[in-house]
Amino acid sequence: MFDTLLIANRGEIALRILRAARDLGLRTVAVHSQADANLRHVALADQRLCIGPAAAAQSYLNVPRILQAAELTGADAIHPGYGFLAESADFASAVEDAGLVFVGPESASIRLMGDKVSAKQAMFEAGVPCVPGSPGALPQDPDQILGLGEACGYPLIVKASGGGGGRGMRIVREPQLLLEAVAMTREEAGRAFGNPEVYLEKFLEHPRHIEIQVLADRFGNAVWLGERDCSMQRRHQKIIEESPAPGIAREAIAAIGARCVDACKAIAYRGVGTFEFLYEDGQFYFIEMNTRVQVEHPVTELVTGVDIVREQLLVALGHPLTLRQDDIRLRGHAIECRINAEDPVSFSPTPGKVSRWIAPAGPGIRIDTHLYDGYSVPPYYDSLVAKFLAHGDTREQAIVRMRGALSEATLAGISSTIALHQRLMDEPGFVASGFDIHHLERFLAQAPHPDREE
Ligand code: MV4
Repeated sequence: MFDTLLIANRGEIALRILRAARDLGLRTVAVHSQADANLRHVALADQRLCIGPAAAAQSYLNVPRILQAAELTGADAIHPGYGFLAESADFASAVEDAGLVFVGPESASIRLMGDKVSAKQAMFEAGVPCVPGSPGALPQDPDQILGLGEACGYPLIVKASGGGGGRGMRIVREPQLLLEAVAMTREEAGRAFGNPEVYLEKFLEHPRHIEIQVLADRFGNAVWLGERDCSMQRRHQKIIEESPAPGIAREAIAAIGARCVDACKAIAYRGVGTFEFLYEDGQFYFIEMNTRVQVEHPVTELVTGVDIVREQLLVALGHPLTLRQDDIRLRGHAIECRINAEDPVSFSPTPGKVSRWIAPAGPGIRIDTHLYDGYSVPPYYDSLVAKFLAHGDTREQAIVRMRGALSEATLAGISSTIALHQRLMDEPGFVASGFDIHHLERFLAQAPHPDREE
């Protein structure tokens, strides 16, 4: 189906994709911006092409340039990674129209899930439990909106259908404030997403963020690969992820996993995907589906032993899944700490030259990174520079191993969030597990820090 893969991304995920492609005997093409000629995967790829200036809009988001690069290099498939064009239905459809393979679901699935109202409707119809709220997008009539608010109950949250990942939301705690919030969210959503549609959901005050990893082929086979707990986040940026989710009954997770597999079959989903749930008081509530490989996929790779990016490529190549649900078991516990080139206190980006990098290693340790001695972290992109993963027989062992990895890492020349993770690995709330999505921001607000900027 294809033999040359163009990697339309950068950083650690581009390197991760290159390695999976190489293992399958595929030729690789790296496309990069003018700021990224020194990336590790650019050096390792079979072919490389500069596609534009540093600004992502002119390079990693430049669809005509990327398609042109595929044509020039003879690439017959494109892997979008995460971020950038990964969830652009228009890009996926342009790749399809150019006669190339998009390594991901059909553009129609991306479109369906990109619109949060249609996503929720499809998932509800497929039997996935959703947060109670308005049936579909809100009507124009103010009295009808107020009626839907009463039916939903307060507090509620107004969400933009074109939003997601924390963009375009407003919490409303009393009916008098609903119409104003709806008007403002519509206005912002129209400007930001070109779609003013909004919907209502009951606002859950203390949920955990639990997500289910799925993998589906084009023949109607689908499996779920366990869950990840991603509750440790700040401003909608995940900081730590782990699997399995501590303290949730396996039967409850298996039940929701089976619903996700049913839903994949119902919408003829193909490729890897993630169902995001809020979990509160023993119930799962679907909020969004991500139609891409995620930053935190290695957590699942460690506990399942499945190479997710390899499987993603195999499915895109037209192979049927060889994995069966009964073969998938979670072994031990895995934790990921995202290391960003940021000040560990103020979180402001700290690009610059890495004068010295010594990666941790040892039993149960995996480091996904594009760092090397002398590499310069550019200021133009996401500040993720490494993912530290620790796997152990138990959560306690994974934490001990993560503490060891964090302490042996040498990363000089730039500041990073390693120091924050060292504090978190000893933080009683983290060690106790089962914290909600607000835990980290609460911790950061009260942690004693004389030089805190915010
Ligand atoms: C919610 C919610 C509470 N109730 N929906 C934020 C990101 C987007 N994926 C959905 N988000 C939320 N939706 C209802 N009905 C709270 C959040 C939320 C959140 C969710 C997951 C992880 C971190 C979060 C941080 C703040 C708010």
